[in-house]
Amino acid sequence: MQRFPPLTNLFFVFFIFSISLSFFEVVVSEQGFCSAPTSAINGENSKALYWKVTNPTLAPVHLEDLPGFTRSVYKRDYALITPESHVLSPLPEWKNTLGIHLITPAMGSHFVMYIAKMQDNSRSAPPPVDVERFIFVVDGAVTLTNGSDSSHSLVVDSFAYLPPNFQHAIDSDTPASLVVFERRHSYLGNHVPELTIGSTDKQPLLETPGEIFQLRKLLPTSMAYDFNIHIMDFQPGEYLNVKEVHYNQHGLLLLEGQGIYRLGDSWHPVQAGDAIWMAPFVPQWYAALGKSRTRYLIYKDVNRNPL
Ligand code: UGY
Ligand code: MN
Repeated sequence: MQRFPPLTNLFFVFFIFSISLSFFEVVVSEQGFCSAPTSAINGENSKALYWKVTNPTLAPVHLEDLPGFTRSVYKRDYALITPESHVLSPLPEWKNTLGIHLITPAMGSHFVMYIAKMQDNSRSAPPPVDVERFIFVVDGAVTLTNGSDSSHSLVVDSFAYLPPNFQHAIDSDTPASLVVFERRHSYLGNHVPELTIGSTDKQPLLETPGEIFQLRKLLPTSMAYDFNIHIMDFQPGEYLNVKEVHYNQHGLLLLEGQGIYRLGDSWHPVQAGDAIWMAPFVPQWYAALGKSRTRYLIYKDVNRNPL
């Protein structure tokens, strides 16, 4: 029998080993059971705040090619609208702006929630008479000007509340995305809501007795305001203690993270970019999962007698 010299033998073994290793790599990545490429994970840390809202994962990797697949659902008392269902249409009267209406009274809500995608050289239109407006910047920057000529630059994470019939315009020279809430103001005696401008990071953390999440409110809690916008943060593994059922309505946008939302009798996997409508009394509960913090922004009607 012919014998190889020892060095050639070693080279042969190494050659076979590297071929099998690259074959294994191809099989693993094509089957898709390896986790996301590390470059993608590392890259997430260097991105701008809330970048996932406007650059969402349209579907988990193993489902993205399935025709007709969506996580969106529309029920009598709640809706989950996920980014692969978004349909854009020009916002009436706004200049160079596309809208995605996520919640409207056609669902049973008393408010609208939409994303305004402002393009180069864009401008808002005023809301209807007696309608109040709240805007929150998730991408880019806009300029808010009011009747008295003062102007404010609003960057990502900044917000503004515009009272009913308050003259203003929102302008942008470059692309920017806003989440907008509007509702017909419910007037109460002599209470008058005022222009309110701020940013999430400047809002104080509030007590949440019996709960573990971190809470910030973006509007004053006084009686003049008939709704508030809460920013709620959960670390992975944290969840709502109360399995909530209440008279208030909600409009929610997930700004960061992933988790499971219980809505009515169903549990829905959710992630940044998803929007949820919750009608009064729909059972609701959230648990944060995944590797990073969940942050969501949530509309809640307050300070008015439900009668
Ligand atoms: O204030 C709330 O009702 C809030 N905790 N609800 C929610 O997160 N679904
Ligand atoms: Mn709630």
